[in-house]
Amino acid sequence: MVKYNWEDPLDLASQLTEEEQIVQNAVKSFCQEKLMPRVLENFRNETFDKKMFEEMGEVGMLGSTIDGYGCAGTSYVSYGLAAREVEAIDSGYRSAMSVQSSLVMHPINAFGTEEQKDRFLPGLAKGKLVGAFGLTEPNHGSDPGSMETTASKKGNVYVLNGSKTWITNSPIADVFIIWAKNLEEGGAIRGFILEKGMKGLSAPKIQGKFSLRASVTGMILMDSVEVPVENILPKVKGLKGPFSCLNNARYGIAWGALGAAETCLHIARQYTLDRSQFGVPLASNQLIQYKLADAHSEIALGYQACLRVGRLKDEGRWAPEMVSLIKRNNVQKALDISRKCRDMLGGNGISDEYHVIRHMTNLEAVNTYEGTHDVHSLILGRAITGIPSFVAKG
Ligand code: TGC
Ligand code: FAD
Repeated sequence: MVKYNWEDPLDLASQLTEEEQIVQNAVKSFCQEKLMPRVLENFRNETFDKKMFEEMGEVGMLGSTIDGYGCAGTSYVSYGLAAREVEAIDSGYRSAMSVQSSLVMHPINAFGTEEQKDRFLPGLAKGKLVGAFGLTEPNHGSDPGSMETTASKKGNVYVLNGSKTWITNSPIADVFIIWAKNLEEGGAIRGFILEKGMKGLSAPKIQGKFSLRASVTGMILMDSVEVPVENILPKVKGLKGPFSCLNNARYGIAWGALGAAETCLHIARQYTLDRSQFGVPLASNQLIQYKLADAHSEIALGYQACLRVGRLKDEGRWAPEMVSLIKRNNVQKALDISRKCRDMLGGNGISDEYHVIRHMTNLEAVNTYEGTHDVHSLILGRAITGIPSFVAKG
C-alpha cells in the first residue's frame, strides 16, 4: 500500500518514461516563467505577443512529434503532457501551439514535398514563422465537406477564391494551410500553402470574443490569390487530409482541457481552505468536498484515458474515434469542473484575478472547436450503431 497523493491520485507520473517526465517538467517551468506573467494582460486586452512563438520554438515545443527539420521528435504522450501544461495556464496559448504543430507543421510534414518541408518546417519549428489552418467557412463549420472555397489551375498557378472564418493565428500568420475544392479534379478537396503578402490574401482580426481572448482569431479572405503550383500539398486528396490533422490537435486538446480543469481545482481547493463562512473553512463543508471529489475523480480518470490513447498513437494502434471519445469527454468534464469551481469562489469567482472564470469562458470555445461536443457524439454514435446521423432524416 502507498500513501494517497491527491495531486496525482492514480500515479500518472510513474507511468511516464524518463524522457516524458523531463519534457513535462521543462514545459511546466517554461509556462510558469514565460506564459503565466503575461496571461492576464493578454486576456484583458485581447492582445497576443507573437514573440511567444519564438520562445516556444527555443524549447522545442513546436512540431515536437516531428523527426528532423529542427523538431524535437518526441512521443505523442510528451506532446499531450506539453498541451496539459500550456493549457493549465490558458487554452488560448495551447491553441497557438496546437495549430502551429498539429494543423500546420503536421500536414506539411505528412503530405508535403521534400522542398516544402525544407522551406517551411525549420522556420515554423523555431517560431520565426507562424502558421494558420483554414478549414471552417462562414457557411460551413461542422460540415466542412460542403466548403465553397475553390482552386482552379491557370498555367503554373492555382487561383484560390473564398473565405475562411474563426481561424486561430490568422491575423499574425506567415503561412496558411488552406483547404479548397480543386475544380480540375471535380471538386476534390486539396491542401495549399499560402504565404503572407500574396496578392488578394488578407486576414482580418475578429474582435470582441468573450472566450480565448489571449489567442488571436481572424478570417482568411482570398480574392483570386495566385498560388504557385509547387505550393499544393501533393500527397493527400479529400477530407481525410484536414481530418488527419484534426486527429492530432483533438488529441492534444483532450490533455489540455484537463490541464485547465486541474488549475481550477487547485485554485478552488486553496480558496475553500482559506475562506471561512459560518465560522469554519468552506472546505470543511460536505457540499464543497463533494464537488472537489467529483472534479478530482474526473481529472484523474481523464488523464488515464489520454495516456492510453497516447500510448496507442505512439504504437500506431489507435482509431480516430478514440480521439473523439477523449476530446468530447474531457472537454465537457473540464467545462463542468470550471463552472463548479467558479461557483465555489463565490463573488470572487467572476474576477479574472482568480483565473477560474478565464478558464471557464475559454473552455466554452474549446467545447466548440475541433468538432463540437455534439459532432463527436455523432461520430461515436456512428461507430456504435453503424448508422451515420449527421443529416436528420425527414
Ligand atoms: P466522412 O464521410 O465521415 O469522411 C470523409 C472522408 O474523411 C475520412 N475521415 C477521416 N480521416 C482521418 N481521420 C478522421 N478523423 C476522419 N474522419 C473522416 C473518411 O474516411 C473519408 O475518407 P474517404 O477516403 O472515404 O473520402 O465525412 P463527413 O463529411 O460525413 O463528415 C462528418 C464529420 C461531422 C465527422 C466531420 O465533418 C467533422 O469532424 N466535422 C467537424 C469539423 C471540425 O472539426 N472542424 C475543425 C476545424 S479546425 C479547428 O477548429 C481548429 S481550432 C484549433 C485551436 O485553436 O486549437
Ligand atoms: P455549426 O456547425 O453551425 O454548429 C452550430 C451548432 O449546431 C452546434 O451546437 C453543433 O454541435 C450543432 N450541429 C451541427 N451539425 C449538427 C448535426 N448534424 N446534428 C446535431 N447538431 C449539429 N476552424 C478552422 O478551420 N481553423 C481554426 O484555426 C479554427 N480556430 C477556431 C478558434 C475559435 C476561437 C473558434 C470559436 C473556432 C475555431 N474554428 C477554427 C472553427 C471551429 O472549428 C468551428 O466553430 C466548429 O467546427 C463549429 O462550426 P460552426 O461554428 O460553424 O458551428
